[in-house]
Amino acid sequence: MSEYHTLTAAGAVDYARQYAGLADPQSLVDALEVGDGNLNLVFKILDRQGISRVIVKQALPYVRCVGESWPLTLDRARIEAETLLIHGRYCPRHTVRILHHDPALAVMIQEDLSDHAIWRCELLTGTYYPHAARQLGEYLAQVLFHTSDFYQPPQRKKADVARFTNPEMCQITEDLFFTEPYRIHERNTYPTALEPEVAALRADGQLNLAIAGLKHRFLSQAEALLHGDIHSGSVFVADGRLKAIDAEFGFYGPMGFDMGTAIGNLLLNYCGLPGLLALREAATGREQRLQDVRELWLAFSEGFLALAAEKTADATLATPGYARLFLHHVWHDTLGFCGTELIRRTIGFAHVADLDGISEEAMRLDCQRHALSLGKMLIMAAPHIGDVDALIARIRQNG
Ligand code: SR1
Ligand code: MG
Repeated sequence: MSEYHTLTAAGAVDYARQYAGLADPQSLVDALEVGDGNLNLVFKILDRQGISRVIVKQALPYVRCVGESWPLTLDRARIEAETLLIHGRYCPRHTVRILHHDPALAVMIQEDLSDHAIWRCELLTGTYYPHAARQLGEYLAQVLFHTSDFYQPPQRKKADVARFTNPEMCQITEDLFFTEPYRIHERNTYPTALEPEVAALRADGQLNLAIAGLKHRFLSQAEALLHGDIHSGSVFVADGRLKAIDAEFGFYGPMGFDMGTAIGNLLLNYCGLPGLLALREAATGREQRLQDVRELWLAFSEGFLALAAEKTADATLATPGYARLFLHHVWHDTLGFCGTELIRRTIGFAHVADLDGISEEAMRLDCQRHALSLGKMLIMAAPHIGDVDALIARIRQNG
């Protein structure tokens, strides 16, 4: 193990030569830094033909999009690699492959996915991947079931809860999802024109009670080893294929948080499409998003129930009907967490191109208002929305 230092492009090439496990390491000659997320350095490692062969990803000791004034734990790189290794054990088809990792250097080497595209980028241009939502639901069913008390022996599960305690990254989520958007806070960003809507969120006592309940569940419910940040920018897609990446927010938390984040990002795209595409394409895209939401939930819930019927290890949790009862509570959590994702991505610190990428200002404001009202509706109506078809009917009613 080496002492932590930030890799240069040349250092990343050397590192990949040593540790990627390639048969022809000397063919690696160049590196391209392509990190466009909020946090890390990401190098594509190229061979003599200019073909990307592996990815070297290194955590920086601060939030990249802010700078050194916002320091951040390097332990997130260990958590990310170990989360992806565990998720890869239970769902290799839909988890990026980790070839090597080094906690001291906060580095991992991953398989190259250059023949895939980031799902968010495809959603922005109206490119439809008809299998993606179902595949993401299958991934979440596999990894959440197998890391939960339904499957893990209780002592091993508790050891994993300790191993995946991720306090600094969780604090980011706790602050950005559940606290800052509902307060006056310097990290919030939104156009002045939205101030009346934002002030109304702050003043809404019932909404703030519901947010308190969601934050409390996020803080306290160690149900499964979550991905922790499964938005459409953490998912690579290709024709008939899907891979989850970027699990540095991984921790033991409520399953509905991953489901809510995933559905929330489909709905952010639903809200933004009228500003991103021409009328007819936007309408088609919106129907596809609603279909995606339906397939994502059904693939997750049906997959989870099938696994529970076949593989529940705990005799009490195997009581007939219990897995279905548990899923009801995951469903209601999902709706609430989904609403918080819509709101925080619209007025909080970290925005998404589905809304901010809309060039025409009046249209952008309309789409942002839609995301806020849909988010609030989901949080408030969560206990009364019985299933995914009722959800889709409510989304249509909301505009
Ligand atoms: C400071 S990190 C901001 C956001 O980027 C990540 O992708 C997470 O979604 C986080 O909330
Ligand atoms: Mg990320």
